[in-house]
Amino acid sequence: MPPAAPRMATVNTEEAGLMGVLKNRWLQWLRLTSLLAGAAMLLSACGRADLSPLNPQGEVAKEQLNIMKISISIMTLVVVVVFTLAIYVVIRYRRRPGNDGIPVQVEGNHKLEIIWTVIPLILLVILGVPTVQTVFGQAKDYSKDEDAILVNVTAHQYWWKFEYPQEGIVTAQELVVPKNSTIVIEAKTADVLHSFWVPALAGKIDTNPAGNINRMYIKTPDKTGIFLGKCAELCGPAHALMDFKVKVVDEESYANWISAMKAPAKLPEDPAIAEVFEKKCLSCHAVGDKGVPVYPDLTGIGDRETVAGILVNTDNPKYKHEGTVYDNLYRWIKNPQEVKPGNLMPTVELTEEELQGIARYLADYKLHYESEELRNNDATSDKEER
Ligand code: HEC
Ligand SMILES: [Cu+2]
Repeated sequence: MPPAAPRMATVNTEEAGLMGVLKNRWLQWLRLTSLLAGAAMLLSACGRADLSPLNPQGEVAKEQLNIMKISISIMTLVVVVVFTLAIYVVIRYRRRPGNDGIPVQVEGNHKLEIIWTVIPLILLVILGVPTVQTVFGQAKDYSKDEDAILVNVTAHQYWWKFEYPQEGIVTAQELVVPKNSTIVIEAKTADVLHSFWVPALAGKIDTNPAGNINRMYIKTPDKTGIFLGKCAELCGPAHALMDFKVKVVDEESYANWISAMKAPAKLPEDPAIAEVFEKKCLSCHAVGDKGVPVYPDLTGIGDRETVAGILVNTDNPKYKHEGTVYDNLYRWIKNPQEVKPGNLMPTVELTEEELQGIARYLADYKLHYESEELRNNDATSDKEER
């Protein structure tokens, strides 16, 4: 049995310490909230312009961030007020020595009940009106708008087909669009569920099987840039590699691109390579007006940012999935399954010479559509960040 006296002393210290502990907690909590608020601000400032919804580009993404801001602010306000009241009540109305009475009972108090019903109602209206407005606003159908650019998006395991019905052209993996414009996306799938998502430009839209077509629009920003797109719906083993790009260019480059895409196909100069390419590749692929457009259209692939959406073309490769456009093409054609497990391109039997010849030809298949302004922009800040 421990002696009685020290025990009493302990109780007293605990009593006195409670205030101290609460005060400390309060301070800790305050520090934590300011830290979180700081982190939130920092994160939103750091969001990558090519990737993050917190650094939105273009009108649609900006409107969406505004809704996020309103809901987070209201949530924060509610949390701060409720926690402050709760902590205040715990401290102010805690049981004190000698106070054995029952506190004033407020059950059924109309005034209080009206107050705590009306406040949330007001908050819901503040949250609801702009949310409903934006959501319905963004459902607007621009497909009949003469100035809008229509793009039919078809998701495939594991690549994206972009069709421009107004121009009669098709491309893959890289959606080229002019700045300051409205793009109408009509999205469907060729196989399973996928989801089209360009975080910095707009929300996502699912592509559903059974012929269903979903529509959304994107307002491109008033500057050029390359934005990352993702499949946002688990669709198979290479789902995480099902990336694409949205390339926003100036008017001049866009017009050049359209006419270059419509130009007749350019085939390998070496007749032996051309023959192999036509026989072994154009049975699935198309270039210009040649071939079968079942799988990704390869017209101008030497100009694109990536091969197969995931091997990044760069002259200064740093990571495993980076390489020069030639190296990436070589690597892909040699063994597509190594890059994207489960994709539908088989390893085509080629001699080393044929493989190199085809990779060289495709790497040199450029459309040279970029205006001088765009090339200069590309050379500066933008590319460094990526
Ligand atoms: C049986 C059909 C088939 C054949 C034959 C075929 N491919 Fe493919 N190819 C595909 C499919 C499917 C993809 C898309 C893979 C993915 O990303 O999921 C593809 C993707 C590609 C890509 C990446 C396209 C892009 O948009 O980035 C290149 C390059 C390519 N193939 C080159 C070739 C070459 C060169 C040959 C001939 C040696 C060839 N393919 C033969 C089906 C085929
Ligand atoms: Cu997917």
